[in-house]
Amino acid sequence: MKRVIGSVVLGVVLLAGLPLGAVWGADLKAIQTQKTKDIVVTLLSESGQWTPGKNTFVLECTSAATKQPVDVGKVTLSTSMAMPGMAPMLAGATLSPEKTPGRYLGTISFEDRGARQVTVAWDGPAGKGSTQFSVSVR
Ligand SMILES: [Cu+2]
Repeated sequence: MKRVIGSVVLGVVLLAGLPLGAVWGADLKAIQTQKTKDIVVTLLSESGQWTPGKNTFVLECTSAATKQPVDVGKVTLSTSMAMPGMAPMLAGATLSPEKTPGRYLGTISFEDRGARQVTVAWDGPAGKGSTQFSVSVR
């Protein structure tokens, strides 16, 4: 009986500990893939796009050469939207590392639709780098 309770408890702990990205599994669609010299940055989500309001997504860094996950260390993602006649609208993502190296669970909120200039920067075992690309909030 102790054993059964033990496995039930273990099962619950494992389930609760599963990162959202793992729960999503293969159902994620790419929002954007950006290739740099060494690293490929991919943004993924259930819908494959960002929308106004709060968005949950996965950021993945893989090696451009081997396609394998790369530990890129500390990663930031910031966005900027050019607004005619006013200051650009800025939004940054909150990123937390998942168990897979180079994979992060992110949240970001947008006030409106429109094209964002996205900057992803990393600093860690794979070196220091950054890349910029455009993503439309639809
Ligand atoms: Cu705007």
